[in-house]
Amino acid sequence: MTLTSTTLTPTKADRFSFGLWTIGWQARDQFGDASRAPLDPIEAVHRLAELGAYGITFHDDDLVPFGASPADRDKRLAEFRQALDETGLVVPMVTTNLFTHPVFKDGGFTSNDRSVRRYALRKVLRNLELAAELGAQTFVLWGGREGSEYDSAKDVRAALDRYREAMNLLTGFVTDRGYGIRFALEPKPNEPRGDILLPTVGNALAFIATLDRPDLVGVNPEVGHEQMAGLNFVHSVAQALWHGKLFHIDLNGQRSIKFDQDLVFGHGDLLNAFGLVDLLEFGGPAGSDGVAGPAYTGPRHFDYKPSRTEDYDGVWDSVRANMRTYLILKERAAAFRADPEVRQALADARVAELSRPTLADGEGHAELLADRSAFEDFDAGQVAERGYGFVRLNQLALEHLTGAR
Ligand code: GLT
Ligand code: MN
Ligand code: MN
Repeated sequence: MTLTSTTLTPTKADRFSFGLWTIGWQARDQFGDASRAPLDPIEAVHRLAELGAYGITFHDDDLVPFGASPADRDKRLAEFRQALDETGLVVPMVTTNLFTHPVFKDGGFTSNDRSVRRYALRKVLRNLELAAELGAQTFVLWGGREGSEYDSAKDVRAALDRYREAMNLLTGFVTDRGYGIRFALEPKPNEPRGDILLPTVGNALAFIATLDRPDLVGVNPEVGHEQMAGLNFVHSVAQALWHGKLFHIDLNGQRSIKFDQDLVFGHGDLLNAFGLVDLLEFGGPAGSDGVAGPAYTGPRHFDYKPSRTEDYDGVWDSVRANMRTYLILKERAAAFRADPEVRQALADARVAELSRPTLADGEGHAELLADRSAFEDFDAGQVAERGYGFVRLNQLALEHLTGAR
């Protein structure tokens, strides 16, 4: 397969979506003022549609400023709906802001202050009604302020009780209302809190299993958030898929363990991004026959921040870059899968052999103990001599990725 401008032109079928807070980020940071003027949400809708996205997502407060009057809220929502109608853009996901206003400085669902927790729940219930009205299927919860700086100040077990109480209330609410909405918890290890609760995909999955309606709650992993913790994002996503919990995904780039960079997708660990697209689109190594379908069919959502150095031309360039990089990697992964040398290298590396159960049909510990070839006659020394050829396989991946093959 060759890279052509048609296959690299995003269409609605690619299911690319962007957060309003991403392109609308004015680049105010810890050390400096905004470097860009505010972006009108209506212009955002039109621009994203022109550039080939299919969806836009937002926090309650991105669209309607915190504390806006009911009349102002209605007006802004009506204009937004009209822009959606004009462009055909959809709202696949809505999220909530429980982190900007200082009332949430110790968290929303897990603030030590009970009145803040009750207020946070009411804010989310109101936002869920809006999400349902706009036809969103997923409601993301990023608990950026749910955490602590000091171990003396937060009873983590009580905080997890309150987190669970909140999730049980919310899942009960959407069930009673008959909304077809599922929740996706977004893990992050730290920033803005010193330590955030449910810091990784693994922590979130364990927590979800304790809920009243675990079927309604999954995860929204973000590339950079797992990588900030030094974790392999492909592994985290694969495990989320394995649990049937990949409800949504935040794509971006991160270069190693440091502050949350939110770079364009692929502008961080490119090989890991290649592995990710291969997994999402072709099922990863399991798709070694080249025919396995996508492992994930939901929105390909970009949650990045156009760098502070950019003006609005740079913002729209970065929107294009996210989608184009994804499509390039999709094509490169397809070419990798189709290459006969890769197929041979995959076979030599015994990648597919891992899908074969370790025990034979009906075999238990008695049969395994009776099998002398498994132990008494097993020549560990000889088997240990055999190499797996993983380096050659990975070099083939790199050569496809870089266009050398
Ligand atoms: C915030 C955060 C993101 C989350 C968003 C959803 S908001 O910008 O950095 O990772 O996905 O609340
Ligand atoms: Mn981030
Ligand atoms: Mn995110």
